[in-house]
Amino acid sequence: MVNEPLSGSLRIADQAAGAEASGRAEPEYQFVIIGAGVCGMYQLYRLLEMGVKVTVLELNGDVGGTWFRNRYPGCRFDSESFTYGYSFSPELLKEWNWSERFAARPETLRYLNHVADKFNLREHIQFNTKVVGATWDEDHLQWRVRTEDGREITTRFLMTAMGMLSVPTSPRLPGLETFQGRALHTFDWPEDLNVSGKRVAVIGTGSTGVQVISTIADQVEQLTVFQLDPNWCAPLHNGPIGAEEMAQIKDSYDEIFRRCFESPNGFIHRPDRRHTTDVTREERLARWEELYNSPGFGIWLGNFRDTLMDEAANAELTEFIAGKIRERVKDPVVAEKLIPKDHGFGTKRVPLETRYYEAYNRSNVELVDLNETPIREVTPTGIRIGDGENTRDIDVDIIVFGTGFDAVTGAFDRIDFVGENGVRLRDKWAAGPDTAFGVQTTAFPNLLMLVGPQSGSVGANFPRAIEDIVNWMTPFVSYLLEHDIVRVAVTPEAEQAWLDHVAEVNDKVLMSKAKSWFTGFNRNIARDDKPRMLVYTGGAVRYRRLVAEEAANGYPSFTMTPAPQRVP
Ligand code: NA7
Repeated sequence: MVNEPLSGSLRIADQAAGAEASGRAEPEYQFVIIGAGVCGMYQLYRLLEMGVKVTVLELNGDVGGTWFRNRYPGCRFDSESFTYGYSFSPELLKEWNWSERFAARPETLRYLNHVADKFNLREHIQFNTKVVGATWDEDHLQWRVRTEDGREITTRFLMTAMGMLSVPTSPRLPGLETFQGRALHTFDWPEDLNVSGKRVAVIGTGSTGVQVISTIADQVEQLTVFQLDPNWCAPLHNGPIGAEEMAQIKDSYDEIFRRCFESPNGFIHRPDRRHTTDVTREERLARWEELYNSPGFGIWLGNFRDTLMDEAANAELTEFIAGKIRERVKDPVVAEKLIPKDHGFGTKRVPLETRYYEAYNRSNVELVDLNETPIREVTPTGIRIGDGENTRDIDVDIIVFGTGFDAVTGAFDRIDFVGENGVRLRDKWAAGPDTAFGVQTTAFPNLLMLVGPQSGSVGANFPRAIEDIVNWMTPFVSYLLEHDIVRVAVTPEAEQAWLDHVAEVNDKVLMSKAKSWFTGFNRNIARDDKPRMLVYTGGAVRYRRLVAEEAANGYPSFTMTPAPQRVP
């Protein structure tokens, strides 16, 4: 059956009347969403528009998810601000002004608060509510969601929007408990922490560490950076957006969103039509120079189309970027340590930076290569590095772990999801997740994932990707309600087909071979190094087409069970 969007909204009263007529016990809510970040807020807005009974359970004390939690110095996004806002409300687009090309965290959080206020979202969100478990009740066709404060909330459909990077991980360093200063993960940066004039250690040089290091280098007395494998970074080229430019941006929103819509990752940057060798070496060097000197991810995502797929093409670009690092870092020994040797440019997430490499030219900044001199232990006054008798003590006041996250599936693992026949999600996904379209997994009926592994939302300009999934999910659930479907489950065949497809597209990109959070690599979690398929690398355009076909064909990948009719 071909799905038609609902002409009007399906009210809870109609549902309740239907339920009463059929004599079945109704859950408290039709929908519970876990998470009030960028995605959960938008799905909530769309469900409220439909007039259904919905609540959001949010761990934090306010909206914003990632932007609520990440308070570390230098926190800002690498997406152009004007591509980061929601696109669904012309009024919202018209009234909001971005002050910088790449807004810092406080501004983004202000924006999300403005959205929550404007659309009265807060009254539907239960804050400081930690979900600890959720069990599928087959008898009553509902989820029983348990919260840390001992409550049980029942819902027909359970949606997850818990963020991709919301479970921080750090190494268990011996002696850490003896440290007399402050030790913290960037995700838990306290409001009152001021690093000015302090001796600071930063462990980890991913996008987070790079932002922290660049920002605090000239504020602290001493900064020691502990680096394992360096990342390839490129300049952000941030700048203010004046009133006139903002007015032009507002006039061009249709064009901006169209560009994002047509690009594989939802950014305004999209790959060049040309291959690296379609032009002369001089021409490509000139193009790389131009991209390196332009704002944002162009050098990564707007480059020749084979640079992230073909090793030879990638190697040439990689050498160009290495040359930039050598130019920018004065000490050649330090420069070599900052140049990755284990992966090519862009095969891991590229941190964008502002004077990151120049930080290492400062006399108060030291780079410790942990591959040469590993951390031996933490002492009451700092960090001891080195092996055997060859040790050195580095005294610090603050230790910052920028050591990343249990990405994508971590947020699922810490909730005890129990599906059909007692199957636990964390067991089912122990060797890696399996999903269809990233929205459902077998044995977990009525569990609808918005920010799920293998969906379009991972590894893209997040608001663009989550709008895609919410804009698909909303008519999907309208269809379920319209047809009085009380149980929806993806078929094993559809799940296998999606896994095969994800594997096939991943195989074409170099990124799926590099060890990073995109492939589930995390040295602080005890599990094997086998790459996990967390990300869908087939691109947003293809993802959107595939899920649209699914809808147009009447959702053949899902088994739908209608409510039993009342026996007269
Ligand atoms: P990332 O990108 O996962 O980076 C984590 C960094 O921490 C990375 O340099 C790791 O080195 C390093 N790390 C991890 N464990 C250790 C230990 N045990 N010792 C020393 N160094 C360690 O996380 P981020 O928070 O920077 O960024 C995550 C995303 O947030 C980012 O992609 C954006 O989308 C926003 P390794 O690579 O393992 O050698």
